[in-house]
Amino acid sequence: MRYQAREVDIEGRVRLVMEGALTARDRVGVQDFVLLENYNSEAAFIENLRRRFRENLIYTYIGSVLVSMNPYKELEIYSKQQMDRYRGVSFYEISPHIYALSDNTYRAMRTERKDQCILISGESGAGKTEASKKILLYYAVTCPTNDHMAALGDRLLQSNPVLEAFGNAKTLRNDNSSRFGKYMDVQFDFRGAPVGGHILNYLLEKSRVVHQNHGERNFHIFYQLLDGGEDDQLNTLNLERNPQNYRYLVKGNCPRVSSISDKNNWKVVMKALPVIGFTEEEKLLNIIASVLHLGNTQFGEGEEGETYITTEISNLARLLGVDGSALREALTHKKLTAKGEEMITPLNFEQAEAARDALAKAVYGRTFTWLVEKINQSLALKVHKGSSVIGLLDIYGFEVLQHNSFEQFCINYCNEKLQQLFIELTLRSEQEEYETEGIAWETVQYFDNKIICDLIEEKHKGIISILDEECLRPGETCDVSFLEKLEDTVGGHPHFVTHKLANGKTRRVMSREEFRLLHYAGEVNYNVNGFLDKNNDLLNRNLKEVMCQSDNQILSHCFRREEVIDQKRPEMAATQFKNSLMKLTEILRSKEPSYVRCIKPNDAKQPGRFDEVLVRHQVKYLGLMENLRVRRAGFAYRRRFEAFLQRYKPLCPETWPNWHGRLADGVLTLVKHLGYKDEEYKLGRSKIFIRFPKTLFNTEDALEAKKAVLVFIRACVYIYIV
Ligand code: AOV
Ligand code: MG
Repeated sequence: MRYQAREVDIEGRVRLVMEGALTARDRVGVQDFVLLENYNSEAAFIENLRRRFRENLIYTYIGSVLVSMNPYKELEIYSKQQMDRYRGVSFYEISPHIYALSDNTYRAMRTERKDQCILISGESGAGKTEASKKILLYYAVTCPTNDHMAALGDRLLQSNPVLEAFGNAKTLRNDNSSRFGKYMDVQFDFRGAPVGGHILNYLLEKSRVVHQNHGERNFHIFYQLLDGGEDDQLNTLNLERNPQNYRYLVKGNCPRVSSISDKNNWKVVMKALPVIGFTEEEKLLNIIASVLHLGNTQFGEGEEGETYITTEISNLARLLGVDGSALREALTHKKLTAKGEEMITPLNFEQAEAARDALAKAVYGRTFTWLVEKINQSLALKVHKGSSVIGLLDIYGFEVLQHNSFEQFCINYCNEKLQQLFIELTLRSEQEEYETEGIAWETVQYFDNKIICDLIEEKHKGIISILDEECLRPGETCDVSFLEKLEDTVGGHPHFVTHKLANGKTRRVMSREEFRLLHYAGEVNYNVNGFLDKNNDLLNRNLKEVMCQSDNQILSHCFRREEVIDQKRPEMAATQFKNSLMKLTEILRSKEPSYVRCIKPNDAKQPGRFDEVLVRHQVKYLGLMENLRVRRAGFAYRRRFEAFLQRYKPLCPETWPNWHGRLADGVLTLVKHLGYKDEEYKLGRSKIFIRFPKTLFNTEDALEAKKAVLVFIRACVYIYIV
């Protein structure tokens, strides 16, 4: 039943918002910030979030942007019935929900035949991955399907636990933190049924394989195997159950996490593997176990400074599928080619440890990439005539830790890029559109973070270029020389700070190994220790040689012989990442974007706690106030004249069935007939701009009613004929 819904605004005033099937619970606060009376006030914004959060209303709109608060508890709002409520229903007709955004995106893809993408952002632990899973589930459950497609939907869903097991880990911010970036295209055929998918993965945080900060863990899969594996499986792999026995698992001193059942998750992963067409289970288990055994491989130092392995290696070699003595040699020696001649030199103790860790990271990292390829094969994006895609971006959120390193630098750079895209596509483009359409408009000020992106990525002058140069420069280079180079080159930049002050004095609060970036989301100090090594990401050539002879087919696929023969240096890690981000932004730009902006209510991962300072900070750096001001000052909807006319022409006798004059005149005739008031709309050069959602909502209702009448008439005619 329809009724007129009222919402209480934050000053306690009751007002009519719209018609629709709203429940009483939805009448707390406003469900679209655009409706806030005091839309310039950050306090009013936060109060509205708080009121809704208190009532478990975690979703609120800013126009078409969905703001999502992490409830840190299971809410009963994701059932099949809920999905049905949102199917085919107009965005503003029903309370805000991730399903409404999913459905709206899906319908836009179908009606406008344009590829879409959903960009999910927010800091670590804000709920991005959960949101992306809910969107995927919505499509898998609600889209038309047959047996083949149901299997595909299943594969799309089942790829998640596998990727999370290998790519997620417990961090201080999030018990299930994504340590890789993920962009997934879901392909739909002309009937709107999912027919394929493709995943792009971004920079896995490989350093976690060998080191974890206090209170953090390695990737979930290791703990899952130890806790959930069968006894005989573990025996074959020569593993013991206790994670504390493995050096790669003890660094964070956190073998268990109360919110995670490693045993159950292991079962889920084992069940998912065959669904995604995976038959190499044994080989994969060997690899996971080999990484743990690598971690326990120890070295000793001989009297003449030579290094040797003190632990048993045959088991490790067996699991890696390589020759034991070749592995032993490769872990303690290095092969160099100088003037066309090959030389083998022994490694010292530290170098041997570094070589071992580099091998562990390479084995794990490449296996992860292989896994993504494997999943992609099973999702097999096909050439389908008339197909379109919806892309889903779930990437690691902005991170500020006590100790920030190369990984945080890359993660935060990535967030900086996404913010830039958001600015470009929502704020700047919105303003530009009003200008090009000739609509009177008051410009809204916002912070454009391009200056920070340039600082990081600019050719020759940016931090990444300087880092690469320092990695390639012959002679003695080290992390500190990189920092010095940074000071020389970007020292005067307004978003870059080190311990050196402009007057030659030193800033006491900063260490000499740090630089600080003033990111759009806040200040972060990065410690340069390890930057060069991580950017170089080198694996000794003789280790590569051993690995490419592995009789484990996953590993021989991951370590190619060509790589050993080809002496060309591959791109460095940060540059590779930069280039992949450039490609990603191109992909996203080519699609119609929708946004989910996730907010974390507290740092304690607890339900019901609303930490105002934390929330305010996120509202600020997500640019939500600017977003609201632009939205509010502008128009809720815009549509090209032809699209608008095409859709609503049945509502007016003069435009139905066809309008033969100028498009703008047709639209004007139509809206006059519909009784639009002057303040409700404006006509631009090629588009109509509608100020309030309610106006369009009423028009949609009228169209529905008209269609219902037509269906009724058709049915009567049919009955009459029959
Ligand atoms: P993130 O993806 O944004 O962080 P997640 O999506 O992993 O964050 O969410 C973190 C945790 O918050 C989840 O494991 C859930 O316990 C809880 N949570 C989030 N959204 C919901 C929801 N809608 N309902 C119930 N619980 C939720 V990171 O990947 O660390 O940047 O790197
Ligand atoms: Mg995540």
